[in-house]
Parts: sequence; C-alpha cells; structure tokens
Amino acid sequence: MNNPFPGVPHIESPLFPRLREQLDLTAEEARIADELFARGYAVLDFPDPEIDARMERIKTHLGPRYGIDFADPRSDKTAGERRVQDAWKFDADVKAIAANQVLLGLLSKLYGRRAFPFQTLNFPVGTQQEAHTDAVHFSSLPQRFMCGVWLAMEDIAPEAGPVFYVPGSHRWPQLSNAMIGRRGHGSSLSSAQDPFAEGWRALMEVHGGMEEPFLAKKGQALIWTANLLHGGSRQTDPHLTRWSQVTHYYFEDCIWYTPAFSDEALGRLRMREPVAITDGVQRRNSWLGEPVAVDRPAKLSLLQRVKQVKWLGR
Ligand SMILES: O=C(O)CCC(=O)C(=O)O
Ligand SMILES: [Fe+2]
Repeated sequence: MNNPFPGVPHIESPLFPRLREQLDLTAEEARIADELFARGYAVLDFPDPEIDARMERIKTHLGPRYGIDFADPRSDKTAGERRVQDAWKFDADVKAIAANQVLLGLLSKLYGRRAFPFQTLNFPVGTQQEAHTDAVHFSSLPQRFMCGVWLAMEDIAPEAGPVFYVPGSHRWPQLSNAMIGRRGHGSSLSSAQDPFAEGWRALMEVHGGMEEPFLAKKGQALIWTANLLHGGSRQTDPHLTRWSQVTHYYFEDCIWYTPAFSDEALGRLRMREPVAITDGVQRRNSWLGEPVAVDRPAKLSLLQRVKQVKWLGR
C-alpha cells in the first residue's frame, strides 16, 4: 500500500481520505472507519452471536465481588466497589469479549498494525469520571496506537450515568507534560489524569466541546480513539445499575508508556509491559521492528528507604 505515514494509525492519518480506498473495507467497516476519523468514536453491534449469554453469565459470576445488593431495586448500587480490573484472568466470557476476533481484525485493519487487548474493566455502575483521554494513561510511540472498546451490558438509562464523549476532540492536541510545563519522570501521583484536567477544561471551553451521552442499547459497543475526550456522566439515580465492560487495546511494534510519569524530550519514559489477553503472553516494546529494553524505575536502596522513612517521620 502506498502510505508515506506508516507511523500514524490509518483512521487518524491526515491521508485517511486516500488510504481508505486502499483498505478493502466492507460497507460496515467503511462506516466505522469514517466515524473514527471524523468524530473519534464509532458505535457498532458487538460482533458475537453469543454476546447475550456471555453478558448474563458475567453479571452472575462477577456480581458478588462488588458488595452491592443487586436483588433489591431500592438499594444504592453506587455504594459498593465500582469496578473489577482484569477479570479476563478468571472469567472466560470477559476474556472472549476482549479477544473477539472480528473486532481484533477490524481494529488491525483500521490502524494498520496488529491490535491486542491488554486490560479489561467491568463496571456495575457509572464511573462518574471527568472528561479525559486514555492517551495520558496508555500512550504509545508512535502516538495514537491505542483505543478503548466499551460494551453496554444492559440498556443504559440517562439517569444511570451514561458514558459520554466529546465528538471531534481527538483532533485537539494530545496533552503531554511538555505542553503543561511539568516534569513527569520520577513523580508520583494517585491519578495520571489530574495534571491534565485543567488543560482539557480549557480546550473544551475554547473549542465549544460538547459532552454527548451514549444512551446505549444492550449489546452495543463504542470504540474510542486514544485522544478522544470521554468520561462518565453523573449518575442521578443510585438505584440503577449500568453494567459495562471496557477493553483497552494496544497495537504491535510500538513503545507503550504512561505520559504522566514520562518526559519524552529527555528520553525518560515510564514504559509499560502489557500482557496480551489473547494468549497471556507479555508483548515486548519495539521500535521499527526491533525490541526496545524497558527502562524500569530504579528501586530504592535500603539506605535510601531508611532515609525516606526517617524523613517522613519528622
Ligand atoms: O465507563 C466509563 O464511564 C468510562 C470508562 C473509561 O473512561 C475507561 O475505561 O477508559
Ligand atoms: Fe477512559
């Protein structure tokens, strides 16, 4: 294929209008590609004939982990645990959804590199998170080889804190520590999103960004691109559930890292070592086909730790 920008996902490429003709897309694939390119997200029916049975089994299997009384319609569903991370490790249905071959084939085609799932999150209620991009958690070099797929495991009511997205925000700059004038490497934070929140709010104001809720039907999925602003609306009725699964995907032959703890200009990256859910094997970071050694944060020596404890104790 004639593509001078192989380091940019096809659906994010400024050359997409030309590349699109070379990708051999079905009508449905072309619709999804066009929406990802123009708006940064796309909605589709989850491509699995067994999806209904899987979703019901997941609710039964994971339900007891949240400490919520799901049987009582008047109980507060938001009072318990809000998520189970990486349930694919013990739940075959969560794994099957994450590793869905049709979706993997589609993402690989639309991005131009092989997709692999590396994290699942299962939510029984809304997350009520502020607008953020996933790129600040899960970035890649080259940039934007990451996406999220959110699956509605029931019909989502407006009062249940639906997911929202900001159409077109994927075209706004991808925020980095360099842009916000902050040093990342060696810093510690409880949230990788926090340092960027002010920047996103300012972009929203200046560009008139609109948070659109996704009032999904059970079995519908939403693909969002790495730099699309999205979040969880306020859940105004705590008696409702909002069952969903999010799977995060990376693409092969990239460096994967967390921008909040990195200073790209200094070559200091908090690299990730993702395990592919498809085969349980860790993927090696690579650059133009060659492996890249992981730059792990230095472990503190015993003396340094003693000093730190003393210091904190003062
Ligand atoms: O489900 C939601 O409310 C948003 C989840 C999300 O932002 C994510 O998993 O990346
Ligand atoms: Fe997110």
